[in-house]
Amino acid sequence: MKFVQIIKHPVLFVFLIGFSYFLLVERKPEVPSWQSKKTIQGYPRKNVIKENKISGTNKFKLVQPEFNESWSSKNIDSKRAWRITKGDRKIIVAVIDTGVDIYHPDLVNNIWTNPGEVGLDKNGNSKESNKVDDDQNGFIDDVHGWNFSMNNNDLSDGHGHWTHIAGIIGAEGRNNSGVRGVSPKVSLMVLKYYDPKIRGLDNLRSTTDCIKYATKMGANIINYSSGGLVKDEIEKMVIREAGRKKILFVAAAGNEHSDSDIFKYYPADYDLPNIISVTAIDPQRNILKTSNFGKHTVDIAAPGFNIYSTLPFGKYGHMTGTSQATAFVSGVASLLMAHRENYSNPQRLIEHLLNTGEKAGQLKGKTRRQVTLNTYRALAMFESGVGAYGNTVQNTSKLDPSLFTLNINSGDLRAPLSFEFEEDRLENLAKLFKSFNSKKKA
Ligand SMILES: [Ca+2]
Ligand SMILES: [Ca+2]
Repeated sequence: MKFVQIIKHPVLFVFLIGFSYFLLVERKPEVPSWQSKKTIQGYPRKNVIKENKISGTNKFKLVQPEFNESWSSKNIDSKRAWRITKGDRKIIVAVIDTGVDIYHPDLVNNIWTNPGEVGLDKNGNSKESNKVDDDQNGFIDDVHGWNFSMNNNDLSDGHGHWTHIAGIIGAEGRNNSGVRGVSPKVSLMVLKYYDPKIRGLDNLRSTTDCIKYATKMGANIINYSSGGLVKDEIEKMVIREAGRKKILFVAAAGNEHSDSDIFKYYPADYDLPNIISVTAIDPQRNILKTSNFGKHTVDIAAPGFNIYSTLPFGKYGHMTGTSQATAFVSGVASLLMAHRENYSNPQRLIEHLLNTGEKAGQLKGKTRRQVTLNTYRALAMFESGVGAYGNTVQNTSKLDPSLFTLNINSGDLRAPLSFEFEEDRLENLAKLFKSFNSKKKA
């Protein structure tokens, strides 16, 4: 059938227009490129020492697992930043995405809980599951957030995207395995706007509902690692409203490989003072080929290449894109809000992140200030940009044992064994070494 015949045919014509509109307005999470199919199974929670499997001369080596694969932590200078602060659970980051594995060992303690939906009701039933809207916010049993794609409290991640983003922002990294997020202490509010299994869902409307919920429930930051080419006045209005409540809106610049100054990408490019638009860089600080850029529209660049983070079912893996970069900015903003009360103003916070970013010539003509995110500088530098923190760190001689995992390199084993310790003191670790060595000699 020729095109002329199609547009003369009323049913086909309506279908064609409708389908084109659907393609345009369809909101989906930034499509991640899976750099590696390899995912690493989560370590067991309990410490297990399988001594009988070890033979030969063993050398003990303390390694920091979260740094093993994390070029991004080095790039934004996280290690030094954590000496200043590791964040605070009073800071709420609403992550609007695909749901989450709320039981992931690295995330479970940092998932936000709605104080109005916990404890017992007047009949002695748990408010979490009594099928009553105890805090009268319009949502029944919204303990950790809400699923706006299904309109219920099922927050499971059928996609993997949210769990990955959440880990970058706030994986706890205290169980000597897995990953540590930018802000190891934070409260992550789970707002699900997208489910790949539900077709024809109005993702844009779900998005605006998520933003309204985050605003109502007192989030400090909204992380939106998604977007589209269609402008939406309602969406703009609700983000402006969030700004009035001093909520910082961190948005992905998008993975369209285009100049956002010409081809606007929303919500990143709404002209609102509480939005920061984030593009992605590789370890050489070059903007990724797939990422959007814009001299006037894109604010800052952050790591987005082959980022290692949490995945559903207690797993870990790599993803690439401006979604990941966005999460790094949300993490640093969360640390900054936790550390200094005067950064509760989003405009001021954005300005500070840009002022304390690291200059990168590669970004010339591609972002507003040609800077990449730097968490240590953001925390350590005052607004003048010169005064840095002195020796605020105490007990530097003592290692933080929660950072470490123990690898035993054995000649008889193809891969080093990883041990996990529940003990949180170095003395206990030393005792374990000692007992292991004495048993080995015997
Ligand atoms: Ca409720
Ligand atoms: Ca309830």
